[in-house]
Amino acid sequence: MDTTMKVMLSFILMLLWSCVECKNHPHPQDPLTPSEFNDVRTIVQNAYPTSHNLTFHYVALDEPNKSELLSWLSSNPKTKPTPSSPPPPRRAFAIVRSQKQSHEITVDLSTRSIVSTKVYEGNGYPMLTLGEIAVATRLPFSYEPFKESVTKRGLNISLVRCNAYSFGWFGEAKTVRSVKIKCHYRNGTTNFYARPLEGVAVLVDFDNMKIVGYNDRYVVPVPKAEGTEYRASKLEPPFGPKLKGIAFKQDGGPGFTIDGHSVSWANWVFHVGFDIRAGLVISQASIYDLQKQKYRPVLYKGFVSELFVPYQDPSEEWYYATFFDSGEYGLGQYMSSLQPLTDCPPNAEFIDAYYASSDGTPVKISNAFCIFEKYAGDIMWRHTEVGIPDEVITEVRSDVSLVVRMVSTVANYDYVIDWEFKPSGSIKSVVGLTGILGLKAGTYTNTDQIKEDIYGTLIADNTIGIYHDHFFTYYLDLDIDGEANSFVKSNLETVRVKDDTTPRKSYWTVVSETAKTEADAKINLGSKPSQLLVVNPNKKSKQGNKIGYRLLPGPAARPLLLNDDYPQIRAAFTNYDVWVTPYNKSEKWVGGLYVDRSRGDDTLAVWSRRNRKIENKDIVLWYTMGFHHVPCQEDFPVMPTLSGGFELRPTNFFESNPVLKTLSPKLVGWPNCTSQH
Ligand SMILES: *[C@@H]1O[C@H](CO)[C@@H](O)[C@H](O)[C@H]1NC(C)=O
Ligand SMILES: *[C@@H]1O[C@H](CO)[C@@H](O)[C@H](O)[C@H]1NC(C)=O
Ligand SMILES: *[C@@H]1O[C@H](CO)[C@@H](O)[C@H](O)[C@H]1NC(C)=O
Ligand SMILES: *[C@@H]1O[C@H](CO)[C@@H](O)[C@H](O)[C@H]1NC(C)=O
Ligand SMILES: *[C@@H]1O[C@H](CO)[C@@H](O)[C@H](O)[C@H]1NC(C)=O
Ligand SMILES: *[C@@H]1O[C@H](CO)[C@@H](O)[C@H](O)[C@H]1NC(C)=O
Ligand SMILES: [Cu+2]
Repeated sequence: MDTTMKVMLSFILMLLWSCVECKNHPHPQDPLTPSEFNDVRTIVQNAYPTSHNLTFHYVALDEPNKSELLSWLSSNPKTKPTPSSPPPPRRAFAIVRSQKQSHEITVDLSTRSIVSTKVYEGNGYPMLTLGEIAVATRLPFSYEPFKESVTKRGLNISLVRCNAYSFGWFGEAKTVRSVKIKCHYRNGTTNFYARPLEGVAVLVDFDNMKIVGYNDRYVVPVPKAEGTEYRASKLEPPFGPKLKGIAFKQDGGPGFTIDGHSVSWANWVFHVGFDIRAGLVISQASIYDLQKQKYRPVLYKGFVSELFVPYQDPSEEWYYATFFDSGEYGLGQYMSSLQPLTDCPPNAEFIDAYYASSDGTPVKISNAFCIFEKYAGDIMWRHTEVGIPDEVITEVRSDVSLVVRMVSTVANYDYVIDWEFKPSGSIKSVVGLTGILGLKAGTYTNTDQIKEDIYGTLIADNTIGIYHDHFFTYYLDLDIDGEANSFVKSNLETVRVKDDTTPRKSYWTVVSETAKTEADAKINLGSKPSQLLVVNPNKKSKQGNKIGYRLLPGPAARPLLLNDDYPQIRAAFTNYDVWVTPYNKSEKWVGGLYVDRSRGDDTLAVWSRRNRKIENKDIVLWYTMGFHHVPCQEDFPVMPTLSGGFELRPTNFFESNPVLKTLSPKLVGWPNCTSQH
């Protein structure tokens, strides 16, 4: 075989191969596959001397530029079996630690080459990896002073287990990567969080994996194991309240289709992505307009950019507990495999996810996301008309929606994060807080004994649930019918009637303002009655109204820490409930790219000081939904889900009610069921 033949043959093989690949027609936003993670690992490792121990802190798809992506997607819709033009090059972005430095590496997966590398010189460190945490939490067990502390408390060390907690930043001029270790006792219960070894504080240098600080300040009883158990198999009767069996049937299978990571259902299409920091990432959500007979873009991308959880106990063992669950821990890294039938209803379908572990190898999260049609007996719309002689008209439509769910269990807390799509055009995101509280041991068994501030609620004998907050900051890149959008505040203002043409003295009206720059769009909800809208100023409805979507906020909780307190400097993105910035590919993480021990110099609050123009531009809405949590006894030993959610709702986006002609689904499987349609 001569060389030309060889070249030709390999070319034909390549074509064949690319056709095997192209059958899948992967979406350019699909998360990295296990083989891509392995490629990144190999390519990166080959670029460093073998003596360097690399830890992979973040590996994810480096998405193509938005313009490139949108133009490719529009000319290569999913409905076509094969793309007519090659997709944008697939790239990965990795943050790797080597020799105590953070390296940012972009890898081109098609050419298997490194596109760029950069050593990060700024403040802060990347996410803690599970691999490092596993090593750090074993350190106390070979540390004599710790062993003595355990013995002093009359405990058996083989029943002690420890957790690593991010250490924050409290004004130190120089920082090293460090974590605090706190330990619990698991004798007699699986709910070891309820049995803290209080008074002990261990500080670990996380790069050198050494204990560098140790303090055993005081001894209080380890709270008892009784009453902490939550496993049904370990609980004693009586059980109740009793719930009867529930029938659940969806004949003919689900009403949605999942093609890789692309989902279509009713009038919606969207893409479900994964990121080790954010967990679930929704993108390319478009809705079919029955009147216009076409799909119209709504949400280019949405995800939880940060989840800030500051505890309110300033004492030595607790003050640093001001966690950034996305930037320090990774909501994706801590995702739980969803349990069919209980985490999600029987009609759910599941999608797996993969992330890179600290050595770069892919780890699978089975059933990472579930997708299901939800019917909770609610009404989509209705009317009863009794005003017509000899006739009563009642028209009702049941409310069915599509839910995409993830659960992230960041140590003790479980966060259920849902994205819900409604045929009416609304997108809701609902978060549920459950799991186990952050608990502190104390001497008290009754509030009568308490003479000091205990920074929490006495919720069981010797057990204090520490006050804290949960701030969910969402990244919402809305593209309402196109990328160029504006942010409009429609304020409701009282008008005093000045003449006597009406018996009324006042009424309210709407005064709308379009935000010109970032400063105009920093908003604290509830300060005045208003509707916040993202509109497309280049398009109008037939009636001449601006086409838009409005934000219906969920619970608001203003931060209560002082602005100059260190955790609040790092979380300055919660200083306003709503912010708007011009789209910028590198402004994704509100707390900065490097959050562990960050100093707040790369937050949304800093970016937006540039006060860029945001009118008729591609804009991103940042919205924080907050919960102040004053623990109560019902939250123990495991907390019933506390939920809150917000809605993005079409507002003059459609010419009229888009679900006027939606018929209620056929109800099947119930005795005596006469379905309407
Ligand atoms: C790399 O890791 C190995 C095994 O954990 C360890 O023995 C070695 O000291 C490490 N090398 C460096 C340069 O940190
Ligand atoms: C993406 O956009 C940035 C900034 O506009 C540019 O520097 C970069 O080269 C672009 N990347 C690609 C792959 O086009
Ligand atoms: C400590 O617990 C381990 C594991 O349950 C057990 O094997 C061991 O005998 C215990 N030691 C003492 C001193 O009770
Ligand atoms: C473990 O708990 C049981 C009661 O649940 C107690 O009797 C026993 O002494 C405990 N053992 C240790 C080593 O703490
Ligand atoms: C994008 O954001 C980064 C980080 O804030 C900033 O350094 C960069 O200048 C921004 N790019 C543009 C075009 O504004
Ligand atoms: C339901 O059907 C059963 C028999 O099929 C009948 O006995 C019962 O009365 C019906 N109930 C209603 C509410 O119609
Ligand atoms: Cu809470």
